[in-house]
Amino acid sequence: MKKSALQVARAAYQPKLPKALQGPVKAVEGSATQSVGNQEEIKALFPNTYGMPVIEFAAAESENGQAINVGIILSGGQAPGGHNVITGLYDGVKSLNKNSKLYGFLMGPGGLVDHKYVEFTDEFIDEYRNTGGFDIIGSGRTKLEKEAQFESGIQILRQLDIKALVIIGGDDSNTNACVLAEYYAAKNYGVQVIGCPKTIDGDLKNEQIETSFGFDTACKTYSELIGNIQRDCNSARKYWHFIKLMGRSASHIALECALETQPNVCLISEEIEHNNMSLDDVVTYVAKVVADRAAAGNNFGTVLIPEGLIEFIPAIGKLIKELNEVLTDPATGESREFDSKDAQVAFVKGNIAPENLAILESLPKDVERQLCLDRDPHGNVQVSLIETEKLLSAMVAAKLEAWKKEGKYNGKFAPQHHFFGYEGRCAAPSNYDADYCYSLGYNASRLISNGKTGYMSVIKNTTAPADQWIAGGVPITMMMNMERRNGAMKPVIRKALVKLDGAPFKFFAAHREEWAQNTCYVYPGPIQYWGPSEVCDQCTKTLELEQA
Ligand code: FBP
Repeated sequence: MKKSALQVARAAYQPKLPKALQGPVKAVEGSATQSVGNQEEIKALFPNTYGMPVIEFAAAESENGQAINVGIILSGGQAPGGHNVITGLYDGVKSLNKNSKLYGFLMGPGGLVDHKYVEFTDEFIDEYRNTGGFDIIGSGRTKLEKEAQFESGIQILRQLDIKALVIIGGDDSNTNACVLAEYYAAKNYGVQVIGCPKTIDGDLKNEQIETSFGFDTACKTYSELIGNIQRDCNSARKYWHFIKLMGRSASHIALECALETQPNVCLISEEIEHNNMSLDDVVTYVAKVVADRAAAGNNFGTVLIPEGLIEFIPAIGKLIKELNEVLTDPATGESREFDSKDAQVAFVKGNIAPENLAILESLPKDVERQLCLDRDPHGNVQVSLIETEKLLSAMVAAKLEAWKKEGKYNGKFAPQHHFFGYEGRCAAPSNYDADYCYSLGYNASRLISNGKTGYMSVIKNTTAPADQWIAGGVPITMMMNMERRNGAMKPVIRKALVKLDGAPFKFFAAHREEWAQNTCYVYPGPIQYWGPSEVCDQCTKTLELEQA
């Protein structure tokens, strides 16, 4: 494989580890834990993995150095640093005993079920150190949730003598990892299951998990691009750029990019929901900023739009909830099958409440269709396919036109559209993500050698220099509550949305008026790997403000 000079230099980077993981460790256990909600239900569903203590690793004289075979799975959307979790785990199990083996299941959880795997070797693993992407073994969105899948999995795990499985995923995949851990524990199958917090969306975080990996690099990549657009925007002074940013539900990515680049407008879905705003309210808010800037002679600007916006507009959110229920077969809990897309749309329209039908039909045809059609395997609307940036700019244009007729606006409005998502998901990891991911993987090897199952690998105190990071594990059941999914109550890890009383949002809210009217763009530039620490080792502004 031909490599650029940067790739060659980057491959030689040795990621940093927390001090505790630099030699033998022992697990220091805290007190018993409980789930964040619905304690009785979660306890009953997870009798073998509920209530376990939080763990912190401390230096020890020696440790269990038995050879062990471990399997790893990449689940869901790509996130920068995934390869380093694997290289960290590989180095971790080899440091315990050089005869340990690491197997990778191919193309996501489906690889476990279908018995498709590779064995990692030094040569193979070295090709992927500090690289972006999930191409080392591929990823997939197969949901691991059925007994038949677990049983198929145990066959290949036994065949390869694998005693522990590491699942790298977001909230849904880690929920399923916990279900699998519980199942194998209940059956006494002797296979441990450990999760790792991944997603660029940044919504898998809580008191125990500071951030999901990939969020840092993805946001820095998008912020570089937004900065470049803002420079262009401020040079030509003739366009309004509507920029949609990935992050299926939560607005963490949009908020972080706003903190990094100071755009004229950034919409935060959670605030829109909280203020019970309609689509027209949102459009009016953006149009007002455009009109005010035009009055000051500035017919240009930038608007950041979180991907999940549409679902958070309360009336549309209610509609989507009903659509999800209608699209689920109550007998099986699975998605209903239809002969054609038209049949699916017709069925939906014939089976929803009149007020929801009215909302649905008020939306542009392509959005209407998208909402009625495809769901991902976890039952989520595929918001990345809805062109919210175009929907909004068209509605803002219409509003400005109406204001023009009323003599309230006399500017020029020329929109440009962008969607940043896939551009950042496989970027080469920043130093933060390279170190964090390597540590998460290495740390997982210690959770395994300490006999843990149903835990997520966690690294804390990551705003401090890496050698002060704290390594350990948190029981996955501790993060769970019961939520309605596809028409039934299910145990799930609680998703972290943007907190309106949190420091990152408060900082943004305190500055947004100034950013709207004055042009005070920040141009962050590309991720740097070498140089002064304040240039190349910085975490996200979100994390910095949260931990301050
Ligand atoms: P994960 O939560 O699985 O990491 O994926 C997040 C995400 O990148 C979202 O931001 C986006 O909505 C979605 O994946 C896109 O999915 P797909 O890769 O299937 O198009």
